[in-house]
Amino acid sequence: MLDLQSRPSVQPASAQDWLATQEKLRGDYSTCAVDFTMAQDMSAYTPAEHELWRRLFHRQCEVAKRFAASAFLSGMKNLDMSADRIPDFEVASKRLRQLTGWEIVAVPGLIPDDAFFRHLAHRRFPVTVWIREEHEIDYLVEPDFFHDFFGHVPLLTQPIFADYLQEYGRKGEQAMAMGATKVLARLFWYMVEFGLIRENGNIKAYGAGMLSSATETAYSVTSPEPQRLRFDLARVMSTDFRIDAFQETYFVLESYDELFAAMKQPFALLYRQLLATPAIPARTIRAGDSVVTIAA
Ligand code: HBI
Ligand code: FE
Repeated sequence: MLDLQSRPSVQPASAQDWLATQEKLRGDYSTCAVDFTMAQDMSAYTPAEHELWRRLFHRQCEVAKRFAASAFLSGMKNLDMSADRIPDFEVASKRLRQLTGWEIVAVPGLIPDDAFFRHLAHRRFPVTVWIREEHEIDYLVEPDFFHDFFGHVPLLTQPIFADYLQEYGRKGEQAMAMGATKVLARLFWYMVEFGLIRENGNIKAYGAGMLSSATETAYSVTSPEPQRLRFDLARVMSTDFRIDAFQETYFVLESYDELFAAMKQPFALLYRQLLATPAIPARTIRAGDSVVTIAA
């Protein structure tokens, strides 16, 4: 449990409550601001952590070259992400502001939904300051620096996706007011963490969850195992997911425009409908689903 006494008493009760309910947060939340942001202390990273970044970076670049969406690859190039040392958020934010008006804010790890939504609504992407340990190189449950920065930041350079993510944040307020956060979170999970897109007839990965994973990218693009369905907003927001195994269902975009366009509809009606119907388990085909096949 966190030692709440040591925290500055600036946090509103809601944030204190949230922290008290979080069992295994790894980050140090004792010095972060009310909005959960903090400074990234570049001097605090050890040579071993820079080396771990370097190994993860080169490994995932090999994966990305084969399976990543073009927006991810061009984002990597535009950001000129450092390969051999842990990147400095200020350097990346300067570049991001020029490209799509986004910036990175350093956070101690997972933050409450309302703070997360608010940052996205203001084009601020929260990136965890700590990086995983050697024995977690292939997998860890909580998002670390590598997942957040390598996985998420390149797509923030794609203008339409950047607009979509801000809209996603804006929808958060209403979702919380209607008790529909779980429904909205599915949209983040399937279309930000595990999204696929068809490019020149080929399925490519753009989701941060797969592109920061050693093995799930290839699996999501080439394996006959999982289901792949054409993107449909209500279907995505109805579909349950698991956080501790490869996805059993992926959703495929034809373009980022269709994802952004989907945000224009009134979500209140959608929340009410989806809250009233049982979730669809992953790996289920329903009437009306459009199944996407991959070239054998
Ligand atoms: N906090 N730092 C951080 N990063 C996330 O991706 C994140 C979060 N809090 C909540 C959250 N994601 C999801 O529940 C969103 O769908 C709200
Ligand atoms: Fe993520």
